[in-house]
Amino acid sequence: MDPSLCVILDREAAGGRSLPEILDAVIAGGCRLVQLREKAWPSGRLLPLAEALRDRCRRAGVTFIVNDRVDLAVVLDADGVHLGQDDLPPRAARLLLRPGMILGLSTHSVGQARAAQAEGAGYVAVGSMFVTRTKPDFELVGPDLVRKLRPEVHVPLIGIGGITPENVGEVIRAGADGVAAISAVCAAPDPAAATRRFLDAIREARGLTRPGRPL
Ligand code: 3NM
Repeated sequence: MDPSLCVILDREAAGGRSLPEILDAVIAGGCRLVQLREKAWPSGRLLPLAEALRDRCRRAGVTFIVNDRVDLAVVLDADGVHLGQDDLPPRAARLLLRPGMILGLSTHSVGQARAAQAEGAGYVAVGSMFVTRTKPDFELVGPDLVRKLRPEVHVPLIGIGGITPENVGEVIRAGADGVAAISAVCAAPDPAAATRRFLDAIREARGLTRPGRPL
């Protein structure tokens, strides 16, 4: 599994375009890891859309993660679930998840990232790297937190928050194995081209450091 670029599909960022359409574009652009993030719709309304996205990911061999909704992740037989600090704690989520499902955790400090690793996170997301309009209550920690965590976090570290093809190199050079992005892909006029620009910039930044570590 390739953690280089996690495109987070978020209806609110998509400007009226359908998420399956954006997903097709990011897969065409080379993305191998996708997360569905839906903050407004109740589960019953979300389910058919989530199934359509899961089916497309399966056909393409792309890893499919569901944000927040452990129940939906299980029902969909998704590859994993992504949880924030205010969601179900990892121990509780594990009671529901199938064995082998990836548990990704959002963190904003050294302590939270250490705890995430100790609790068996499959990857640790760290944010916010930069100022973002997508998450109004973001905590700006910057690539410095990735740099601090790198020596002690042995699962993939994924930077998130305000990341674009222009600034992604800073996050990779700080030691991140990959990054997650919402608006820079979902709100881009051409999501496939945005995905390619991200992957090119990540490869270029790694050329100066080391290859990413697989999930
Ligand atoms: N989590 P964009 S920042 C969902 O800091 C999310 O944990 C963050 O959206 C964190 O790529 C963020 O548009 C928003 O900035 C990411």
